Amino acid sequence: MAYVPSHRKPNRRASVRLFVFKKKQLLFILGILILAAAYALYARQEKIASVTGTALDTRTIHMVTGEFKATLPDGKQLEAYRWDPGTVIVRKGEKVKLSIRGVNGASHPFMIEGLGLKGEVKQGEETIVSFKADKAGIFRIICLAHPDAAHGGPMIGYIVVN
Ligand SMILES: [Cu+2]
Repeated sequence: MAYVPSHRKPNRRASVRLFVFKKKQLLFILGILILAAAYALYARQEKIASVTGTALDTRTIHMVTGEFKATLPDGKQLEAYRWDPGTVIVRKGEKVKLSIRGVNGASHPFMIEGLGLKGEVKQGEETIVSFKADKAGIFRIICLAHPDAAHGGPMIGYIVVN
């Protein structure tokens, strides 16, 4: 048991100092809590911004022109040009940017049904097609040089707008 002589009572100044120190600690803790709360709020807002941001941003889809080739036992060659990927899915209201790189085939003049878009993909070049997916549906991207099996196709892709 500690013995405190009556003539050595804790003096007032010391107890005041102790109080000030505790108050500083309290302020420090409070400051950290405010910073943590501010960060949590900031992080949450950023998350919300990125979620709503996807609808406003442009969706870029990369495609290439590809080719299937086979030789039959009788030596006959089969060939089909394709868009790859053959199906792309976007959300209604999204701004879409198709970036199509010509890999196989010298030239692919194309149209996108229902969107009134036309263009051409040349070998070794990149063609950009931008549009806003205003209406839901399935829109075909058709190569006018290779539209069916009789013409080295079917080089038809599908843009699905949900
Ligand atoms: Cu083609």
